[in-house]
Amino acid sequence: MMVFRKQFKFWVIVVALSVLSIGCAEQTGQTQLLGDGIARFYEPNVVIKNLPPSMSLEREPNVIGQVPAEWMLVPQFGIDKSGRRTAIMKIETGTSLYGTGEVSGKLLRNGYVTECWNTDAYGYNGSTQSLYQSHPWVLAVRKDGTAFGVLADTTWRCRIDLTKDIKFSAEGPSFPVIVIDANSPQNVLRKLATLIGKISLPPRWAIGYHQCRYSYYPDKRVREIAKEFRSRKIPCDVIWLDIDYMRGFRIFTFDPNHFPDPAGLNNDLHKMGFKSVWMIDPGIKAEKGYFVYDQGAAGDHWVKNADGKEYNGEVWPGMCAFPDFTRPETCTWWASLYKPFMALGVDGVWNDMDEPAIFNVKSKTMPTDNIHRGGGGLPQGPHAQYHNVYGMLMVKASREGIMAANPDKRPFVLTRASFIGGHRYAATWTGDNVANWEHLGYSVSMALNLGLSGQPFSGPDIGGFCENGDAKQFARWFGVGALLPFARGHTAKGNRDKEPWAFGKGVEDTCRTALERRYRLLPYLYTLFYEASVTGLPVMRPVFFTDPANMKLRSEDSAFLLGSDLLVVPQLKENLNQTTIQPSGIWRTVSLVGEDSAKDVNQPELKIRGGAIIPLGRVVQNTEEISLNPLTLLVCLDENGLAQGTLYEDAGEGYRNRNGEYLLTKYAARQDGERVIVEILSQQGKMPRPKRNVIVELITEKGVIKAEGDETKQIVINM
Ligand code: NBV
Repeated sequence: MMVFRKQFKFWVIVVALSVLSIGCAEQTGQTQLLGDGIARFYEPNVVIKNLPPSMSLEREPNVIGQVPAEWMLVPQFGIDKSGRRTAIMKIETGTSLYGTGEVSGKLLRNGYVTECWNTDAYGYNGSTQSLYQSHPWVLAVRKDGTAFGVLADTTWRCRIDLTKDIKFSAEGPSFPVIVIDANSPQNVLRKLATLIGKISLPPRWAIGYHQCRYSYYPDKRVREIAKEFRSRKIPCDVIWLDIDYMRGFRIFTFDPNHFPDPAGLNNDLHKMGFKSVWMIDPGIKAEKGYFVYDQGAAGDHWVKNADGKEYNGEVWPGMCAFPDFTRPETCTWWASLYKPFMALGVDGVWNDMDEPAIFNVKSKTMPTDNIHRGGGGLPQGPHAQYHNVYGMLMVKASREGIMAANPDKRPFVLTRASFIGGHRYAATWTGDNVANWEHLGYSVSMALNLGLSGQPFSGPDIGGFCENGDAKQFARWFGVGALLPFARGHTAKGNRDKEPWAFGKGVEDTCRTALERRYRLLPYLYTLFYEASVTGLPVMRPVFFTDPANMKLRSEDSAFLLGSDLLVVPQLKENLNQTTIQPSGIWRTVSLVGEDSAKDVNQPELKIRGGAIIPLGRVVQNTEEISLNPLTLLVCLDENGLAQGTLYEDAGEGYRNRNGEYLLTKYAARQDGERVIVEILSQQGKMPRPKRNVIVELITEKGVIKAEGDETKQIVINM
């Protein structure tokens, strides 16, 4: 009833405001109201129906009417000296800016300039303006904690200048600007997700730890790595196969000497409880007789030069042709390549170099006047128009192929290049970072800003891709990296080994503890991924989400939140001189596997929010072993003696959850005199509840008080 009344009120306001708004269109150009607090603006003389379809939006939204005259957030369109179209949104003093996608440097983006142009940015630094992905999107938090977001809905090269106001300047034709207005940054993100979509729930194994290097080679080495994890009892779910498994870097082939039996290798990995992710790049060796090239040429699938001939550019295999992913026929063909590949027992796919990166040219990519032919609603256009979405279109097609090959499994794709909305198809990592302290810091701010730009599933190469780093830095990096949404260790060819044990016993113990913490937290993390798939809120959140009106929290970018209930406070500075601004209210330190973060600088302090219940599992070696018997509930009461928390469970794979085979349990705790009672508050889903015990750990000022009991009964703790 409440919902109906609220919606009714909304529609009445919408209709009334649309009537009132007649007349404001001349001033601001053409406007469209797309939802509650969501508006789209166009330049005055643009013929909307002639614009290319939006690549960021999941689908074309319904237009409710025009934007009301009272709407304050109106972009000013213009043109700058270099002929770029501009859109400026003025900001009030005290407005903090975030988002802009994959950006290095600080979390707070005021003062930064970002150039949206997907670039192979090997060894980037804090002032590199173009990284691998483009998100022409800014989240603005006003002084009072209310917020708005602005999206320049263009795929063309686009500068986001935040030195004064919010200024977009883009090449190409006029572009629409979408503005979202809400009472909190969280609600801006929820509304953004109604437009650009949410992630689909990943397979549970993808939330475990991933071990990678460029490259584990030959297959014997892959088996050795897998065995080391198990014999050393270091939790791990996935081993990655980088480019050297291929025959001369030809995608969808295997080096006959070093990887003669990929199916056998995958089988062995599976037997040890591992999954495997294998790399596929977009560059296809232009060589007659190579089946992928022959098929692509026969199907006319290549991106063309300006003169209409097959474009070739140099990448790993030598001169290569590139699929034109704007063509539906090309995507179907590309998808079909995955069927035999996945049949070898491949679990996930890593699409790299998809900016696309090209060697030995100044631009590092293909000529901007190359031609993409489009189709299925996409117009033909130059590479300048499609460059920023090349990677996104590629992973979309890859994902479709993987899903067709394994219809009963959830796909997992990792991409280096992407565009706003790309989270619908793939997770991401922050590219070729460097083993230094600065980059250890970016690990947090980069994943946070990606989350604030719609991509909740990201993380850095733990330990750094370029250069060796050292034991001290590696240990520190591992402690925090193990707590990020995507947790994968990786390093470049020629570097020293960087597996958890590679720096000796002390660091190995640190890594084991860090991963044991992650694995205990998996039920909570999986619940957060589920929430992200429903609401669009990020898994990893900035501390200012606890109180968006508190200006002091706005630039905190070493500490972060997982969900809303767990605060992670790492020490990211070598000399330990980093201070963090922590949120107010009750936050109590917890220990998950006996670690003492006060004494061990490598393990970030973990603090549970007063009022929260966090579900934990046992330490397991991989997600297949997950059993929530017993289930642990960390309980921390608020000032009123109350707490609540949620646990989402399902098979961790497949789609039976979509038919209701899941369990969403809300737990509640309340203090009643000297007792605290913990019980199930509500449940949803038809997965049978396993008969299990719950260990409650009540985190109090004075210490932890434990009790255990049947989950379906009240559990009483005597204080
Ligand atoms: O495939 C090799 C690497 C990969 O390991 C890395 O993660 C990517 O970002 N790849 C780039 C190509 C070459 C890097 C020098």
